[in-house]
Amino acid sequence: MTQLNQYFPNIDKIKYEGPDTDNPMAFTHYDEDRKVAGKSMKDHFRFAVAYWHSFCNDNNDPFGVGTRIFPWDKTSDPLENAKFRLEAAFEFFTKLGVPYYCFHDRDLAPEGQTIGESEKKLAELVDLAKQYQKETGVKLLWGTANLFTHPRYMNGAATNPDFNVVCHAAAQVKAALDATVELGGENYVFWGGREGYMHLLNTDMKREIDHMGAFLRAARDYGRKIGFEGVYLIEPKPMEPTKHQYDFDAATVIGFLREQDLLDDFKLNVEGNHATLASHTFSHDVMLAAQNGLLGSIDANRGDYQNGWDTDYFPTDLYDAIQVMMILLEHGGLAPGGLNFDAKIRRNSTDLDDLFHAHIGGMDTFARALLIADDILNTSDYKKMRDGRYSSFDEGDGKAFEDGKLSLTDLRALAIKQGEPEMISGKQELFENLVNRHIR
Ligand code: XUL
Ligand code: CO
Repeated sequence: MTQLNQYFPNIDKIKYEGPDTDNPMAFTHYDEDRKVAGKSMKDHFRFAVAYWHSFCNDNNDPFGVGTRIFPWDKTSDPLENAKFRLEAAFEFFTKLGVPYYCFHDRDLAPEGQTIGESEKKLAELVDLAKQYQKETGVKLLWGTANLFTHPRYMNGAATNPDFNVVCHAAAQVKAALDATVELGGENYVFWGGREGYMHLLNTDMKREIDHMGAFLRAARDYGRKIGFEGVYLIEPKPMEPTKHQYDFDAATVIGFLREQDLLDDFKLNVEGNHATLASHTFSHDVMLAAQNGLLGSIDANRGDYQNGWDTDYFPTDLYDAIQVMMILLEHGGLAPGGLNFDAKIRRNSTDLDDLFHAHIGGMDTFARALLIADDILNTSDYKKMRDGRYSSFDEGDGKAFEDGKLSLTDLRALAIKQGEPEMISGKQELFENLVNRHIR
């Protein structure tokens, strides 16, 4: 095996040193073997690095060219550079100590002139990735296809009004599924990159959404045929790049899966910044998926309160993370999903070690949040307080209502009998204080 020490030579394996350490290249809270609520931290999170943000995105923006200089771009041949990039990525994964990574087909290998050529390039990189996975033990959390960068997808992929484009998208998904299965990927993601519309006037929305359903059923069937036993995931997002995306939020996607008969094979990949773009909180969409038994995986990142786009900041908001971890602890966790850092370092974070600082921060935030969430659930009255608000449904007429045994006239009669309800406080400030008191 090549010595994985070329691209970040001054950085050793990141270790856990505890909350009092002054070493920024150490974990303060993420101690992978530490058991919390009966499971190691490693198994709670199943952390993954997003290949695209960390190794492909040079941080260009609409106003300027990229600012990151990649030492793995050693030649003028994109395919050769893709191999160096893979080596750099596995050096990073192992030094950081994450068990998983995630990719789009085009992150791994460049597109060719024809479908056959693209498939060949991808297969070459998949062979190499398989070797690195075997040597390092790092695994693939999920694979996906990039159906949004190439100009042919400007009007959508599966929902494109031109059938020929739908066929090209299918060819790409087929190859991405082949790659995911070959690499033992535990999930496969569909993020509807340009599946939506820019204007309703030129759009047959019903037809496009039905095409998306048909496309996903075909992809599901192909994956199962080649032996994919993992979970298919849809990643909701309300807008960007299209004005309106069909996979708007968790609630919309759940309705779509039910309507399109996809509930047996699909779950959700909930992303923090996508939930906030839909005017929800991160925890709202995580909860909605979890309480429907459809929480598959998480793309952990965050937005910015001062603007309304997908900033993909690394998740360093402890309050957000605590609420997400409370939900995961109460709903049985993520596996076979995981927590993928779909986040990018800022345009002016130009040192190679910034990638380490960003991931260390995200991992420590969630590890700390797990400890606090576990403490809240085990040592406080939180659950009693929350459940107590609903105690009038635990027995008697309230229970009969929950069981569907009371008619509207029965309820009217009960209202008259019981008289005007007392004021019962929702105690919001007390709940908020409770969380703060456990941050210690
Ligand atoms: C885009 C986004 C994607 C998906 C994978 O907003 O989140 O990176 O996670 O296609
Ligand atoms: Co994402």
